Amino acid sequence: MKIAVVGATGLVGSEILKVLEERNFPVTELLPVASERSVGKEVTFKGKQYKVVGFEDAIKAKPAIAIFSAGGGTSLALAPKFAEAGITVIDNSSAWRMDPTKKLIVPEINADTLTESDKIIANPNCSTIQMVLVLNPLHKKYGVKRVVVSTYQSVTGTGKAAVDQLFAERSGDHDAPKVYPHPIDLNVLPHIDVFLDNGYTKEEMKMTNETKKILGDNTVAVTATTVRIPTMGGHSEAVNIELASAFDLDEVRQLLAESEGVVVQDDPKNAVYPMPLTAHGKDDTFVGRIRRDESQPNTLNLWIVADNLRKGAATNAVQIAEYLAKKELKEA
Ligand code: A2P
Ligand code: 11C
Repeated sequence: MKIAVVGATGLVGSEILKVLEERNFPVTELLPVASERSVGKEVTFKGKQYKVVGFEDAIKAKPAIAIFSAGGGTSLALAPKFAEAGITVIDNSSAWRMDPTKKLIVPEINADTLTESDKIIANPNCSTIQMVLVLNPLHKKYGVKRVVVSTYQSVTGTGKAAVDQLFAERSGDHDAPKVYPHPIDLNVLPHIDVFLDNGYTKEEMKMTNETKKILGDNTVAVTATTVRIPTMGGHSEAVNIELASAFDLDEVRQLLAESEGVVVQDDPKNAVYPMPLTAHGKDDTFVGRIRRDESQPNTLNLWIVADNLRKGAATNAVQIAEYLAKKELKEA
């Protein structure tokens, strides 16, 4: 299958190339796309060098699928051009997620809703994906009434420039370009994406709105505080989940352990719990610190970690492509 990766020089784009390679996705021709300033540069895929092309050349080459990770503005401008040319777009940005005519897909949960006519498919936000993977089995079995989540998010979620800011500060170079409004090293910023009129950030509202859309249930209440911390390997989340019915803790552990894409790491006595360092580079979503909220009935506390560049972005997008190929919703 001919595949274009739009944003191939970025953090998520590079991870997409790695994941396509690792999972042995049947790529017959790769078209790496980036901004005009990168055209002619090279990226490596399966030990071969590929020249970055502009989006017009990529459309002319007629790939079957284009995986986009080049920011919301680029997706808004370019995804329709690819789609009009018959190319199925899998988009990592927030541009199309809440568009009622577009599907928001986490393959383990709702890939079966995809049809051949879906030409722009939205990949959810990284912090949403890892949370819904845990919420979905709980919702099916017990009903999720309300979720209170606080996140601890990696600088890799912002992109290369943010990683550069962290390491520049760490090396004592305080004049280096900044993407955050404050230092990030030795600091914590309760601020991800832009602030909205209701006092929440856009990242917080993504977690609320995308969760309802993916679970297909508007009654699931989600309130979020999203926080940037100076870490690299993945996003962490402290999640409080009020269920509609009674549960048994061992049964919850068992249910999550059997859920596709979820790995339970829950042996606190031996200091075993999910961490960004151990989730880094993995495709699974890790859950631990599973315990009863003793302050109110039918409520759980747990801790979720996943590599935001993998399951939170690249892996989820490649899994969507795999589903399209497997179900023959996209011909090579
Ligand atoms: P470039 O490297 O040419 O700037 P990150 O999130 O890690 O900063 O990466 C963003 C990715 O999106 C990069 O690959 C970047 O390319 C790409 N990109 C930015 N603007 C455009 C555009 N207008 N068209 C295509 N790709 C773009
Ligand atoms: C972050 N979650 O960690 C963001 C990155 O809507 O796709 C992804 C932004 C998005 O900053």
